[in-house]
Amino acid sequence: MSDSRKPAAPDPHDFLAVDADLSDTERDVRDAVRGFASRELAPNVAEWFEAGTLPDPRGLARAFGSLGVLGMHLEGYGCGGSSAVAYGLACRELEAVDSGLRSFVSVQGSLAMAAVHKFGSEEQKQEWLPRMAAGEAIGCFGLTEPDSGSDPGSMRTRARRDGSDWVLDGTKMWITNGSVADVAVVWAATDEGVRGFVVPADTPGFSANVIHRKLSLRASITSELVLEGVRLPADAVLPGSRGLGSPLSCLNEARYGIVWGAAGAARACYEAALEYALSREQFGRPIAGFQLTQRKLADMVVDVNQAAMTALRIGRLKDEGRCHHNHVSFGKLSCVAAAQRVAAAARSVHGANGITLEYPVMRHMLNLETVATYEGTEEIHALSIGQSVTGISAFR
Ligand code: TGC
Ligand code: FAD
Repeated sequence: MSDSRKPAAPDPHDFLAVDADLSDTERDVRDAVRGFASRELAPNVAEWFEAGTLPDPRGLARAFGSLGVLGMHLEGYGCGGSSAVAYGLACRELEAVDSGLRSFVSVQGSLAMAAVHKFGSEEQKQEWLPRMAAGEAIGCFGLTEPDSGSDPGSMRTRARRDGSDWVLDGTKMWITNGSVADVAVVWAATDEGVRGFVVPADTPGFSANVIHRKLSLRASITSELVLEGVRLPADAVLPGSRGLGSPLSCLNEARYGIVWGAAGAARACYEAALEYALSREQFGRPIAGFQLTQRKLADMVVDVNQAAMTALRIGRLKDEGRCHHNHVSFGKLSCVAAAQRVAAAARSVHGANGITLEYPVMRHMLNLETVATYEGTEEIHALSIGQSVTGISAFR
């Protein structure tokens, strides 16, 4: 049956009406996180980025805990048990402010907590998850090493048995929240393959050093972890962890959050560029009126909305239990690349103002260099998709 009503013009802020497909509960989560982010985070983030740190990580953890976003997609143990889409929306709204803030939530909930939730004993879950969900304890996730990044199977950190104890030696590198963590989930090679260990930060032999002079993800703490003869009781191992697939399955959770987060960073850059282009005048008219600026805005709208649709599609697949890790690779590759294109174009629309911290665009652009690198580089996800469609691995 034909409908004679004229369709409404697209909303410049949600061109394909992607958010119209959200449920009421999902919209409530989006609005709650967006409200918190605009009140508590957005006014401060440029200052934190400039300072190159988070001045009060414990206060931030407690605030995220009260908001209910730490491990919000996990079931039980004080966690929210939300849908994947609701969790994704929270990541999107946080990363629209800054990738470092989404990272804080990803590392806590999708890496450290998810590892304990998936592979931990009942005692480990009871000990750590409720406190971590409340933001009373901070966790980190140590997989990468100085000589082992894209290829974590080459890790040198070793856990050996000594009687019933475990003894860990090695170095982990680029670990988000490492030097403020109360507990580190550390992945180590053992005679039984790669296994995960719960390492309280006050264990003798464990230390963490802040990595300084970063030009990206500055509103985030990144550290080196040093393990020198760290002696742990038998029950420190995550009993369900076995092989490289265990940490990689945690990465899927965090990568999923990045799919949404990148869509948020892209949206924020586009919104800033649109507002700036409409108000900035040159040659006697708003720069939004020039064809070359409109081309940039049109390309941004396409990228922003395609990223939003990709995130929602992958989220729906996840909630239906049909999300393969290569779907997540697709999302990580495509949404982060889209966000990088949008951020670069948005920066050019801002002219000289675009290189300052008065506007968010260059901060996002710099952050996205990290986002394209961690949780599997662009090349690693391209190779995962390549392997998926050809059946041939080109990693080695
Ligand atoms: P490969 O032989 O392919 O796989 C080993 C085993 O793992 C299984 N597997 C996966 N399982 C679950 N999820 C995935 N995504 C999986 N990918 C592979 C695989 O089936 C196999 O299982 P099994 O039973 O046959 O043994 O391993 P490989 O050594 O060839 O490496 C594959 C590769 C390159 C894809 C993988 O190592 C990789 O993803 N590299 C990238 C490393 C990475 O992403 N590191 C991230 C560190 S954490 C971080 O960056 C936090 S940033 C902070 C934030 O998120 O904000
Ligand atoms: P490399 O693996 O050395 O790669 C260098 C280049 O070579 C890349 O372009 C890569 O794509 C390319 N390359 C590698 N192998 C191939 C191949 N087979 N084919 C084609 N190209 C290839 N890790 C953690 O464990 N926990 C954390 O909390 C954490 N937080 C981080 C926070 C920040 C700010 C940053 C920057 C990183 C963080 N990481 C963390 C580390 C991150 O996961 C690694 O940086 C990432 O996996 C890449 O490893 P790498 O830096 O050693 O690069």
